[in-house]
Amino acid sequence: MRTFYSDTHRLHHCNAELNEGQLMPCFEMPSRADMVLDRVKHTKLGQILEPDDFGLAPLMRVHSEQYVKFLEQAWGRWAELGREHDMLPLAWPPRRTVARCPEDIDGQLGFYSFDAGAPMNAGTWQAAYHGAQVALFAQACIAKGDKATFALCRPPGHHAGIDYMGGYCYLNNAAIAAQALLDSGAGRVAVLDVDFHHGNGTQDIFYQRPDVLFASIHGDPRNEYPCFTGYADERGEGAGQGFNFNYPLPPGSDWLTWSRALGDAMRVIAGYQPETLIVSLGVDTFKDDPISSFKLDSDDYLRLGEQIALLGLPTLFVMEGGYAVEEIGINAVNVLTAFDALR
Ligand code: FKS
Ligand code: ZN
Repeated sequence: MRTFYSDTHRLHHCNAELNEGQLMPCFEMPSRADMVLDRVKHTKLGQILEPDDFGLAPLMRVHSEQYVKFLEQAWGRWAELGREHDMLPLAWPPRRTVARCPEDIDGQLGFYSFDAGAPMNAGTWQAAYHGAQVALFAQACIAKGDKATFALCRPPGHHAGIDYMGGYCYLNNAAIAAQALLDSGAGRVAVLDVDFHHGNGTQDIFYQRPDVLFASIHGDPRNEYPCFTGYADERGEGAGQGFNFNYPLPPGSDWLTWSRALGDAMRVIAGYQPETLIVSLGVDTFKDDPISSFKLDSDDYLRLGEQIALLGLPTLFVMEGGYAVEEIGINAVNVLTAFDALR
């Protein structure tokens, strides 16, 4: 399969994040994408292409115009104040507050985020913008007939909602691609999110809609980030009722447990009969991941690729998380090579 990739991701590199009460170097770092790209080359997965520029319009089919403009202008406003460190929010509206968008940059950072997990530097907007273009181009190739494509997006996207960032995510690459598929004529798209963390942004974006089915396998919100979403009883709302499926699993879950949830998610997706499948591909389910608690090993990702291939659907893989940097390339590309071998 073909891989879509832009070097621009390198411009996004922040200094610190909060983990277990400590400011630590960011787990989400440029070398993650480098390792995956190296492995794509090493395994001769297929061509590697730079994305075309589809502009801002397809981003605003998912995100609000105000939010996208905020992201675009945020660093310039920050720097104008003489600030040099990474941008981080520090205040959020408390429960029962109907928040109005404040004017100053600190207030707006809180207004447009759900946590302090998405720091921005001078190049974050550009990196996120081109990351979304990577997903859009991979999507366009599926719409034109590619059986499968790999969008090597960085930064990741599945925690970003209509008008908020968080958890290393700014623009929801998978959701932007899903919407673009619908806009180019598809009637039904399914998103299978296999990242360790619940894809709260993707869920939220499509929660009230029947045209995108969302299924996610992740650490139970009782124990794991993003802490407040991902329960099994979140099934969608209104017209979207019955089109959202969460599989929260306990800490320490291995392939046996994990693959049972996968089997169920696959039956649900097959029954939905989507025209296209989008896989939010996080490999932080790996046993040695530094911030996660599942126990998949590198060979399990081969099984995952085979299982996904059995659905027989045009498939767009979108890179999400994975922080065992030494193994991220092997694990992510294992899914893709095993998928290709069966298609
Ligand atoms: C654990 C702290 C958790 C934030 C984790 C963010 C995960 C991001 C991700 C994405 F795919 F978006 F990158 N800190 N002690 O992996 O879901
Ligand atoms: Zn994750």
